[in-house]
Amino acid sequence: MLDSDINTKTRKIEERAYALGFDGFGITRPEIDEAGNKFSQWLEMGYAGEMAYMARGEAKRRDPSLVLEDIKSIICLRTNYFTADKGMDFLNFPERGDVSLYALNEDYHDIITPRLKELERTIQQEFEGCKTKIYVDTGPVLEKPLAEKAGLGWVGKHTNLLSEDIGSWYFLSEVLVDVPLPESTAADNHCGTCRNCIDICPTDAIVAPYVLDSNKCISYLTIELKGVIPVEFRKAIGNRIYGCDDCQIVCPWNSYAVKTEEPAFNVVNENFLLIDLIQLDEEGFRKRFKGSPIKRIKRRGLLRNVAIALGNSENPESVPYLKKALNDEEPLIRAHVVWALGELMLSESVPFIEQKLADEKDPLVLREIGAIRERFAGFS
Ligand code: B12
Ligand code: SF4
Ligand code: SF4
Repeated sequence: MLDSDINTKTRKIEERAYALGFDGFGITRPEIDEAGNKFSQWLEMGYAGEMAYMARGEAKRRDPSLVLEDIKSIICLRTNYFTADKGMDFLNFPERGDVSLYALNEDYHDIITPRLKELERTIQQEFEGCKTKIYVDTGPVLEKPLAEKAGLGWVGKHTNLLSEDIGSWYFLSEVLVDVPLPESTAADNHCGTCRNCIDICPTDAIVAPYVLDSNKCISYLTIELKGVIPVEFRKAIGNRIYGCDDCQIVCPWNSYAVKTEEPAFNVVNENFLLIDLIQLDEEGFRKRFKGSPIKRIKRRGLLRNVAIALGNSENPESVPYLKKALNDEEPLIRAHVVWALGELMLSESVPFIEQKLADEKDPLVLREIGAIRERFAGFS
């Protein structure tokens, strides 16, 4: 096929991508040797925490031809989700939970996947018989280094992709293709001497510029981690109940963020009163978070996080609600409620909890009771 034909077809695909609502488009070859080596190093350091899927997909992430045979190009796409200016003032409202900007609306997988399928159809029409594969977030591909090579932005010191034109509040997705399409120019890095993201991080999770230890990241702790949140991070989590935006909030490039035109990302659900959330039963949770990314962590994950936020709230009004939550059927929730009551009631929490949970059998909860007993030993 002539180069001019390929260029014309690629232009049509790009136009279609923008018409479908993507707001960034770039193309790269699938080779990512250097990023692949660093990724393996990252796994070896244990920085993936309990995200076993990251190690399981190691070979594929390092070599996209294991994902799509004869792969020649990867089309990388950006979808802006910036809806409202966000500062650090959520810390001044400890009675409310903070939820990451990306999770305030409809689940992005549900919005972006049908668009990728449409784009895939256009590519199939332009290059008859070609093979393609689409991914948004969950596939075994290193989306950030690929998008950097495709010119969409650069991987910043906080390890997110950011761009000169709109900052970093966007999702990535891609179409893998077995046709060689014209490559875009890789983006340059503009972090310079800035280190705002490293300095603001409440848990020092950015252990070196461009290196994140997930075990310490609040996003990992509140979304990915299924079990008990290690006690050393609970205070630092503050009132963040789903993800964390701090390293992006303080990034100077996000002052260039442009509001998204995507209606599905504009249904901002901001009323996360902790006292309401701790009272949610299964049905209430299902109704409230239908279609939201928050449903992923289930009621047990959300109420675990809410218990921590209540423990950090310094709000005595939350004590009766936490006391009631000690009866929750879910041991993970009870365990974190024990900690929260210890924070709010101090030594007075011990006799109360001992009496209320006299028949407790679950080892997770017993461990938390043991911890507050030890903490307040000698107080009466
Ligand atoms: C696993 C994962 C996480 C993990 C790990 C995050 C991370 N930094 O990788 C956790 C749960 C912590 C997480 C959190 C978030 N995530 Co996430 N996550 C992913 C996922 C599924 C894989 C990312 C991955 O491959 N990580 C592996 C590591 C190795 O990659 P890396 O950090 O880019 O690592 C590079 C650097 O470490 C670098 N490096 C440079 N020098 C050196 C030196 C050394 C010694 C080493 C070891 C490495 C190294 O090389 C590595 C390879 O390029 C992607 C989707 C995907 N399929 O790609 C989404 C993705 C990265 N997440 C996304 C989002 C939105 C978030 C959050 C903002 C959500 C939130 N608000 O809470 C936070 C941001 C936290 C942060 N500061 O990064 C978006 C990011 C969009 C963007 N603009 O970049 C993605 C792309 C999903 C999507 N499709 O839109 N996430
Ligand atoms: S998301 Fe929060 S905890 Fe994770 S690196 Fe950024 S500032 Fe730190
Ligand atoms: S805050 Fe500064 S160092 Fe961090 S990503 Fe943004 S520009 Fe880079």
